[in-house]
Amino acid sequence: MLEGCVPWPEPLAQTYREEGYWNAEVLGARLARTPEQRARTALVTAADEVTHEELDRAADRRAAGLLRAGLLAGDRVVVQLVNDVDLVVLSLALFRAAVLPVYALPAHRTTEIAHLVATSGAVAYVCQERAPDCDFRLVAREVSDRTESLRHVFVAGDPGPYTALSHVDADPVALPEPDPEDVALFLLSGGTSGPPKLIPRTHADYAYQLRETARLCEVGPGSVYLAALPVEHNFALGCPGVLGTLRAGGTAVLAPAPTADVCFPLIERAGVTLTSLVPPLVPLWLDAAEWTDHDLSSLRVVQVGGSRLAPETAREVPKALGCTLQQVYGMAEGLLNYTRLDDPEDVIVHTQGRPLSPADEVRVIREDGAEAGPGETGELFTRGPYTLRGYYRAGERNRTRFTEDGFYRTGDLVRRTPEGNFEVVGRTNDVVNRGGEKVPTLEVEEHLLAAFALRGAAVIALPDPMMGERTCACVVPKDSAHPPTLRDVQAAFRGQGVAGYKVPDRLVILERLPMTGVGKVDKRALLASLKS
Ligand code: OOB
Repeated sequence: MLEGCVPWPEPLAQTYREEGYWNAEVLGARLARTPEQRARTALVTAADEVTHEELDRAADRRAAGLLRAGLLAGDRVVVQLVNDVDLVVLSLALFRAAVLPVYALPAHRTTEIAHLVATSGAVAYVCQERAPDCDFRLVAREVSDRTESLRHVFVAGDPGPYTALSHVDADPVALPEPDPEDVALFLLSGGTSGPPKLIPRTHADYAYQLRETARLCEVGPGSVYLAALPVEHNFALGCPGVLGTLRAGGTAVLAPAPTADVCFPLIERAGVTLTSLVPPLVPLWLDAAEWTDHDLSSLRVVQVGGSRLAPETAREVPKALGCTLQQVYGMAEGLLNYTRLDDPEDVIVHTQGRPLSPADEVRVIREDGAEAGPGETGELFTRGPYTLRGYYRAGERNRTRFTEDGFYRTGDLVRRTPEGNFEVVGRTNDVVNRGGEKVPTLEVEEHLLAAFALRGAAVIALPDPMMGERTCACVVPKDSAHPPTLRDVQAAFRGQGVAGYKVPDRLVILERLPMTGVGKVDKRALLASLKS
């Protein structure tokens, strides 16, 4: 296994092989075999349609081009592209060349990309020419200046001083054969307090996730999955998402934005059967569905996950969209929980489902260390055939996030119903879950302290009816006569090249921060004082 990764212990790995969770399958393999399968549509965008045959050929050519450009099996590449054909072609090409994508989110900017390049030792960064608020070629330049490993920048669109992604392609060559149990890709952790940690996912573990989620969601050759959320995120990538649907012979539709005005026409045109959303989008889709002229009748299942969905909203989904709701409680680290398509309404509306795999081991541990009974709240610990055993190159820090027997401590506070379904009721660690977008409070505090003359800064989550939570920054300025404004904060974060979703929604100026007995900021007291 790649240096810096923590393997599963051999006896457990052996069980996963023997019981068929892991097999010889690698990601990106050609699966469409018959001429009929190959002629089916693989990808649909607003402008384009690509068959499985064409996708296969494009991926082979790109894999050959990446190797010709000097990339080697095992190299890391930070990938940050919008939902479009290039992202899927590149992903398959990287899997085939045994080069490892590190999936950044479209909202990331210089700060995050530099961090990802530095921690992964990436040799290449693949980006879009620009977003409305950002020229990614400038991001690439700054990241190159700040890091040491980057040798290539490939750009979708006008490359400026770099290489156009489309120029990478070359005539197919023999490709390396990856070991199914080696790392295939890296996802980013949303669940930890500091800057994002890298999650190694192996071919065998992710391929199992794709097979099993497709089976659970009844995805096959006739299925059409709409990627409304960024494909770089586990939910739209592989739950079953784009990769699981393509693997099953179906069609993936790529939406550049998750809004109803962009997605509804695509649903009608491509006959979308399945999609996934984060909770803040759901009320917007429900409202739009009431007035739309677009035919949404092909929809069979809408998955919702990433943060807690309000039961009142959950109840509306089947009526308004004419399909089944599936709640998904997942994490990039591995474990996925689903409500089943034939679960009673009560389970679908009120719970976040139960584990995907019979091999998922889950424990709910109370604050006093004892195992929680049904209905009791505790932290969820888990291990299994697609759950990591350690973050990449995290060394000692892995000790706090994993138990000695290899359970991942999710940081989620959950309750289990007598039937075994989870309800997510909170978190133990310092992350604001802004409607599915995870904001690490520690990182935001550091940015605030770096940008302004402050005596202290504390970032907390405020409850919000729309987003679930919003980010509130409480700061103590050194010069109380000239406190920063929210505008100053927005400008400072933009200036530092920090992703927009990390900008605090609210700024509170205080004379001092409440402290606990041991001298840490008392965030509970802070929250209580803001609510009163
Ligand atoms: C998904 O993955 P991540 O890695 O961005 O975030 C994981 C965390 C979980 O630990 C939990 O705190 C929260 O997001 N979460 C939910 C939830 N689904 C995720 N909290 C309440 N209700 C839910 N349904 O967010 C993710 C990955 C794959 C599929 C779906 C979501």
